[in-house]
Amino acid sequence: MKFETQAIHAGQDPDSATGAVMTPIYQTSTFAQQGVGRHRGYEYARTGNPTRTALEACLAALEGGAHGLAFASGMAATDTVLRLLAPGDHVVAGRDVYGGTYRLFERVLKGYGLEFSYVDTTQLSDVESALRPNTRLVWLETPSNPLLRISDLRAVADLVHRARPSAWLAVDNTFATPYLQRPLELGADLVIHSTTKYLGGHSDVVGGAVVVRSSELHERLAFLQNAVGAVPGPLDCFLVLRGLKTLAVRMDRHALNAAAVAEYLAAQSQVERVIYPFHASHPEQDLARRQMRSGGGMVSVTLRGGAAAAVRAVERTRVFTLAESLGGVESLIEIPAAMTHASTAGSPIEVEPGLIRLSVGLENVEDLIADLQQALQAE
Ligand code: P1T
Repeated sequence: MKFETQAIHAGQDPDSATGAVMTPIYQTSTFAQQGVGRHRGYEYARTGNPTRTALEACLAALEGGAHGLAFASGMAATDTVLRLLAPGDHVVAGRDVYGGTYRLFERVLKGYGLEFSYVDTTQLSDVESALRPNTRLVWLETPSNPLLRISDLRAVADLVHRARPSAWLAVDNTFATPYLQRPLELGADLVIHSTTKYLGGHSDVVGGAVVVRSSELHERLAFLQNAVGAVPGPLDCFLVLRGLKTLAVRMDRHALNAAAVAEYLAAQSQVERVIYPFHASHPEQDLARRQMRSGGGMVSVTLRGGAAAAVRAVERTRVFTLAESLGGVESLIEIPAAMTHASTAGSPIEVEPGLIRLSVGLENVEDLIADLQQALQAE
């Protein structure tokens, strides 16, 4: 079945007990057993819950994987993946990743004996020269947060698997979503999501996910998911499932609006640089067009007036809300260096202070452009 059909139906057959068409929110912590160790597939809700099972099956189908695992947040998903490694193992990570990912790697996991190198994953030779004999994981985002750089997934997967057969390629697919890009089909071993973003789609839930093809990886991750316990509750699973049903139509409109906003911004005298994966000025535009169905809903921009002008502009918008996060139906605007990526300040992967990031929502695009126009006018 095709993507839109799977989004609405995969893992979501009518409830076997009642016929409920929408997956019930199984708000229970435990499940009655018919005899000791005899049960209907569920024992305790950290280990498994039917609402979560439905979400995990749907995520696996949409990513073209065999197994999905849902987590309490994107960071919980990331942390659980990193627990596949052991002290002394080395990770090559993109130098343009979510600030919280960098913080987890540098300020938490390094203390447990993992080693991290940060490289420009758009450059294959940089990835290659960063590999060490103990490299077990390559971790990247494409499009990256917040610079929207595009890495060649098939080329990186081939390189990693050829050079380090025991290493995995993990791709954080939060910005693209499986509707735009399917990393597992291009050779990645693990796909990670913050479902807080486009998958949930309505800024009303925090969640995370991992999808894999390999049953062995799934077994190890499911063990960790239960042993560590960073699982989402059933209501949160329900909200993400509901979001998934409209993912395709939302992403199409996000992309239309974002492309129009990028075109508008590129034509303004106050604007120094617009970053949008399908924009003619993007350095990896050709690759983006091969690898992604559309340019997505995120746009980044710098102004000629620098950081001060950027702060003034984001404080003047009225339709775009000044807030962290992205991927909801409403448009958001922020300064990564001071907000979502503040934890990279002073580090080699610091974000420039004047960069503005827009999550272009589903409002009427003329209203969005008029809002940006009035916010830029005084510059
Ligand atoms: O916030 P959480 O659900 O824990 O997900 C973390 C995360 C992981 N990966 C990417 C690419 C992300 O963008 C995020 C969260 N990002 C933001 C909150 C943000 O505004 O960029």
